[in-house]
Parts: sequence; C-alpha cells; structure tokens
Amino acid sequence: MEIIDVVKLLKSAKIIALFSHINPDCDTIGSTLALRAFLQKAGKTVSCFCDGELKFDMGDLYSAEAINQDAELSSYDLTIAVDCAAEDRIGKYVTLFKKGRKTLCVDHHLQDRSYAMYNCIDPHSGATAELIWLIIKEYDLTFMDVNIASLLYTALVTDTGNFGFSNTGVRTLEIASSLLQYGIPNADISYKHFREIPFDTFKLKARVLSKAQFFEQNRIGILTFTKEDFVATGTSSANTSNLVNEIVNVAGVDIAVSITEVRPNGYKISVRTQGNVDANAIASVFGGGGHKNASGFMVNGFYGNVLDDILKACKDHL
Ligand SMILES: [Mn+2]
Repeated sequence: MEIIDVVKLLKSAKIIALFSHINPDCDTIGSTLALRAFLQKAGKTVSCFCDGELKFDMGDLYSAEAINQDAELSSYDLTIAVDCAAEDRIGKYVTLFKKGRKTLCVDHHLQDRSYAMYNCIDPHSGATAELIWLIIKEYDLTFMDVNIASLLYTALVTDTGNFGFSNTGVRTLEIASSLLQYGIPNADISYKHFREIPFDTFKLKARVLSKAQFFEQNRIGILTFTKEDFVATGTSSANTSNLVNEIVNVAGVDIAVSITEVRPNGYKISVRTQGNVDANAIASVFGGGGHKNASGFMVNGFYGNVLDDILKACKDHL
C-alpha cells in the first residue's frame, strides 16, 4: 500500500504494537523505536516487542528501557512488523502480532509472500528506516525531534554500510540530509557503529588476524577462532562478528571464511565474497545459506577435515 494509506491506517488506530525481527540489527530496532517515539507524540498507546538480544554496537539504541519492557495487552487496533521479511522473523511474538485487529508489514526486503493484511514494502529502499521517514513526513513532521532523527539515521547508516553499499540510493541520501537538519550527532553515530570496538575484541582481533591463512594466490583467506583464542583474550564467539570482513577487504581476496569453534569439533562458519563469487552457493554445499556476498553455516568434525572441505568448496566456486 502507498505511504498515504499507511498514515490513514495509523491515524485510525489508538492502541498499536510494533515488532522487530529476531537477531535484531540497527535498522529493525532504530525504525521500531523511532516509529514508537513518533506515534506516542501523536497520542497513540504504543508497545514494542523484539525476540532478540543486545549486541555491543547497538548499545546506544537498544537499552533495556527502550524495548521489551511493555506488557502484552489483550487487544491491539493495529500491529506492525518492522523490517521482517517473513512471518518467522517475528520469532516468539508472532502470535501476538496476529492478535492485531489489523496487521501491517513495513519492510524493504524482497518477500516471497506477504503475511500481513496490509503491506508497505519497497525493495528499492536502502533501509526500512527510509519508509518510516516517509510515513512520518506524510503524517506530521511537527512531531519530529533529534531523538527520532538519530534513531532513523542510525538505521539508515548501518543498513547501507555507512552509505557504502549498492543499496544507497538518491532518496537514501536525501533522507539522510533531512535527518541531519535536526542536529543529530552523525559523526558519533558513524564512529560508534563502524569504528569503535571493545578492548577485548581488539586483543582477539590482533591475535587471530596474525594467524590468518591464505590460499590460491591469496584469493582465499581463512580466519580461525579457537577456544584458546577466546580464553586468552577474555572474549567469546559473540566478539567475532565483523572480523571476517578484514580478510575480504584485503586486495586480491575473493573469498574470506571465518571458522569459529563453538564447541568441541563444532564450528560456525561465515563466508564473505567479492563481486560475482557466490557465498550462498558455497554455504549451500554444507546445508547453509544467506546472500550472494555473505552467508553462513554450521559444520562438525576435526578442524583439519573441516578446513579441507571448506577449501575444496571455495576452490570449486572461484
Ligand atoms: Mn533492514
């Protein structure tokens, strides 16, 4: 449905619930919290729910007070799934979502089939936050403030890789420009999300990167996180998230893989690729999946065998 119809739906509702997706990112959380703050200023009763946990780099968005502190009410005029490409992305709150007298999905992913009564879906948006901004602009810009602008900007900047991914469009930057006019701390937001790392993660990074292995004239790079690496640096597998990107960013590398020991003989694998090399196809060999340039899977076995199997799959897809 068009933005103008979404606004009509919002205006006709009094009690509203918003839902972020599982394994939340800053787009789903930022968009949800921005929409909540806005709708509250517009006089609505709004609750937020997310079936997920806090991550370090979401600390400025995702506070205990901000989400998952709302009681479940017996009925909602309208429930809204924010940035959820499929029903199961709502996680354990899907039954609550379905309790809405009207259900709406606001999203920018390509969806196989819609699961809500009403859908506002635009795959050309760099982030769901773009759609939230358009909704707010159509509804009433006088309710905008620096807090809402910061939440939307954080969502926008993270989903577009600091405006570096191909999903950064003309409209993305126009909206970013509009948000800057509210006096948001944009440099702080980019620092927090793209450069700052915890000290322990720095120690893990220095240790693991120095042991990176390269194959096939450096076209394949492998990063391995062992239990010993985590013990020695006081970290856990939760601290590994973006280090594989350090490998795929090395000039000449087409495939980067991180192998993370999560239990004895059990490994979590992340694959990042450049250009046309298909990360999803590599993960599919092992029953995993993902996107063209980023995918993942789990595998069991002895490290040497796991490494050999992964290397073979990578060479087959170079
Ligand atoms: Mn998104």
